[in-house]
Amino acid sequence: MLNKDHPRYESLVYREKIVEAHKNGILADSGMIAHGRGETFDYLIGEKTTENSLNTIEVASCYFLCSKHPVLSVNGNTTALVAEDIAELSKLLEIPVEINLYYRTPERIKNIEKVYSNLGVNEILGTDDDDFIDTPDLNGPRSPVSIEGINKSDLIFIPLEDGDRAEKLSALDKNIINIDLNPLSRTAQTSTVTIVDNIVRTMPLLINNVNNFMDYDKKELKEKIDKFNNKENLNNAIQDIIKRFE
Ligand code: PTJ
Repeated sequence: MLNKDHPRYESLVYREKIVEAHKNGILADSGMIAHGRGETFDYLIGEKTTENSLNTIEVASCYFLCSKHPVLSVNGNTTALVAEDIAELSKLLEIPVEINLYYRTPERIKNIEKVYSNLGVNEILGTDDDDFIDTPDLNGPRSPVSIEGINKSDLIFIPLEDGDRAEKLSALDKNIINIDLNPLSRTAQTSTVTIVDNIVRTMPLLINNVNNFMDYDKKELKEKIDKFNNKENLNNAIQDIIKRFE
């Protein structure tokens, strides 16, 4: 039983979610290590959404609303922490959720699929019943993607992963939105839009922004997109960390 007066109560709640997801066969063993790395970077940014990231989340919502076929790619960590928000965003935008795992096993796929089907997600791709095609120049378990999903998409949301997938998907002219507390990771560095924030804070803000901008003229949203530069965004995020040491 967690004590609500504990100064790190929220952090403990999310740790408990991570442990629970591991027990339920959703989280990879390494998912615990990934969460710990995230916590470290969250400390460094002050455990709050920075002004810079608020702007980046706004830009990310504009990308979702200006794209033809966005897909939400999910793994064990994302599912453990924010499955409800992913389901809400999927329903709001009427877009699929595609399961894409680094530590892929049939059991984990089934367990994760069950989470999203229980939350009422309409289209769940990337399960073992799907038809797959390899991502060019990408080896490993993340390479096969759903022919109707990531393969066809023009915008892919890939929170909480590291590796070279963002770079290979960008090379196919797809826009990539990533959430990563580590602004130096390869995925952060090669995505189109990198939100340097904790996914548990980002998702409700992202959903609010999508709701706010839903009826805006696309031209206005594209202007916001055009003003954005991911290198500048990442430099700002790094500067925000440096300032914490001063
Ligand atoms: O479920 P699977 O099999 O696909 O495996 C998923 C993990 C996360 C285990 C796998 O992709 C992995 O090993 O990832 P990495 O290399 O640890 O990268 C995960 C990134 O997510 C790191 O840069 C962390 O800083 C970041 N991260 C972790 N927790 C959070 C986070 N970023 C935002 N919010 C978090 N809560």
